Amino acid sequence: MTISRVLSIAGSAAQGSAGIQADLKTFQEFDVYGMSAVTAIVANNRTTEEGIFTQPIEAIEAQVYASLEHVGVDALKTGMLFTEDIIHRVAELIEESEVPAVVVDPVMIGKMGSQLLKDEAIDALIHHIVPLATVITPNLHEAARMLKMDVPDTPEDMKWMARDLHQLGADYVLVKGGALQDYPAVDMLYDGNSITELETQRVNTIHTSGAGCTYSAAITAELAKGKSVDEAVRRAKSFVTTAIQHALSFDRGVGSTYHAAHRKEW
Ligand code: PXL
Repeated sequence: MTISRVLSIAGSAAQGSAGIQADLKTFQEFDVYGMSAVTAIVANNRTTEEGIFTQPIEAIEAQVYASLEHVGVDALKTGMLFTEDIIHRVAELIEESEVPAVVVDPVMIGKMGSQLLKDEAIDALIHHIVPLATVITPNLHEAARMLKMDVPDTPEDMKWMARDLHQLGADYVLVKGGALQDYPAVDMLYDGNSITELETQRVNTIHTSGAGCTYSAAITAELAKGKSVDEAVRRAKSFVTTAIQHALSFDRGVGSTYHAAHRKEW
């Protein structure tokens, strides 16, 4: 049988809710063949860099080549890229790979405040990775930092942010409004011509670790199957909403989105 093949180039989140772990769980739920290239290992979720173990550039490129050469890749996503050096090499690898669908989740800060992209690496992300993207998926904080402005407070602001971000060179921009507490969970998808608003009811939970990773991984899986960006984003939004509605809480801290939630009757 044939199966769509997807690669995540991202960080490993040891506690299992985000990063590569969330991506692979999501890929499995979408019945695509998941592969990974680990850029850094995140062993805790504190604000410091303590517990973050950056992988050598050679290790990252060897992992990417393993996927490309032994299996083949129909779509890939990037998550935590952490340093300028990693960004430069990953950008070259993506270009060289000619993978037709590239989802860029511009991961910057984790749900518990851990810094997943160094401050000095933001410009490299904007100039080298974003222009390679089929779709970028910033949350409000990431969108604001990329545009060097304050975090917006209405869905209307999100629309012009999506238009401004489109100038950076991605085919599509998806600005996610999860952080806009007083509104429904509204996301704006801009294709260079028109804005599509995607709205779901806000889920009242703090246990949303991995939601962004899961959302972008789901988009990647659907693009690998040949869906349009519009259709991929709609399906992914529905999947992540269910995963947040039935989020898992553990002993401490922010709990996890539940990837298998869509399979169950609630
Ligand atoms: O949710 C953002 C994220 C992405 N990637 C890794 C993470 C986190 C959050 O903790 O650890 C590796």
